[in-house]
Amino acid sequence: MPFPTPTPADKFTFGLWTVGWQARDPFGDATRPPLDPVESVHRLAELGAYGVTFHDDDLIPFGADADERAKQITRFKEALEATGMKVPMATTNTFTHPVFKDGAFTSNDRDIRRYAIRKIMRNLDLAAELGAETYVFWGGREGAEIDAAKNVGDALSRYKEGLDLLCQYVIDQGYGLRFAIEPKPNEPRGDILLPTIGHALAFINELEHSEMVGLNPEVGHEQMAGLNFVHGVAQALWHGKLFHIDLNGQHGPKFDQDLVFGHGDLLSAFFLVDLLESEGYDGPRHFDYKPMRTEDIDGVWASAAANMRTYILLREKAAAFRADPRVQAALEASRVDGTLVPTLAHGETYHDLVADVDATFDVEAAGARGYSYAQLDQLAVEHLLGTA
Ligand SMILES: [Mn+2]
Repeated sequence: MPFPTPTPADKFTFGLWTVGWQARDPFGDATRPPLDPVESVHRLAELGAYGVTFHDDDLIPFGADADERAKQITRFKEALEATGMKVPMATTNTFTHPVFKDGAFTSNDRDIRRYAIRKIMRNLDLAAELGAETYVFWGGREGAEIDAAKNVGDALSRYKEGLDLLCQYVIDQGYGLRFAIEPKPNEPRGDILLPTIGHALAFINELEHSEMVGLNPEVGHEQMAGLNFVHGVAQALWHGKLFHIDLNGQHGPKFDQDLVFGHGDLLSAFFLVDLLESEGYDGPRHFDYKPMRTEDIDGVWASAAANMRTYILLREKAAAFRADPRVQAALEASRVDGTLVPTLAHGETYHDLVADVDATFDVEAAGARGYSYAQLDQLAVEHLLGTA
């Protein structure tokens, strides 16, 4: 197989905070020096990325004065101009500063909630100016460690109030931005509100402008909750709510590993790429990973390239899997297309269904039918191993 080379047409994007992570963790200091966002833009462009994404504080240090802010924005814009890199998504840091230790939208303190919304509005202006289409909300501090600490219903009302207000702001300003909520079950809070794709989908239905709010699901976050990420993304697509996606790797329910895409549950990554490509998802393939703490700066760029290479290889493997006549035969043997057919025929009602006497249906024979799923999965494994 030829070495896959990413191009901007692949729409691979990276958060500035990914390659820029200095690898501080709860037990240890940084293992890498700070990385200038301008350098990240240039290096990622050289590697074939389409764009970068950022939290306000990734670009403009928290508390910077107006001159410093203007200077950093100008330098960033020059780097984008020089490389042709896009900014399809932006987001707000409402989790690092101590003021957000009890949350932003849902802090028990009203003055903090008001401050958080002002911080978000300021970065919405910058996101729109830079041409972003999606604005992500990861509420990492919206949660609690103890159940007495938070009235969850009231907190959800404040969450809704904040998002409704910001939707109205975006509409009034004429920004073409859509919002994407990023669920996560825990970390840094003991329990985070909107912990899974399903919780977030239900919450979105309660919003004033639910049509402009969707999801930014992350591989590792759903897997931390023990859930099937491919199923979660498929349901988000079914609801028309997959506005953005965070790709990375995770080894099951433990702390958030943010490994390179595919460096966790590889078979799940394979079926995720198969799903995104076959459903025609046309948004950015956004990598929200962290170069491991053990990597030096060369390892940072090698891991960035690895994300894109893995995606392209999985895309090729998925196409080959779908084109393989043995796979097509196995899908037929498993009757996978069976769910395409409505359970009632056109014009039928439940009366017809009831009239469908058991004499025409052999329950024992139907119960004895096999579905041949094992051979179907083995074909996927063999395609991945390169032996198919
Ligand atoms: Mn993560």
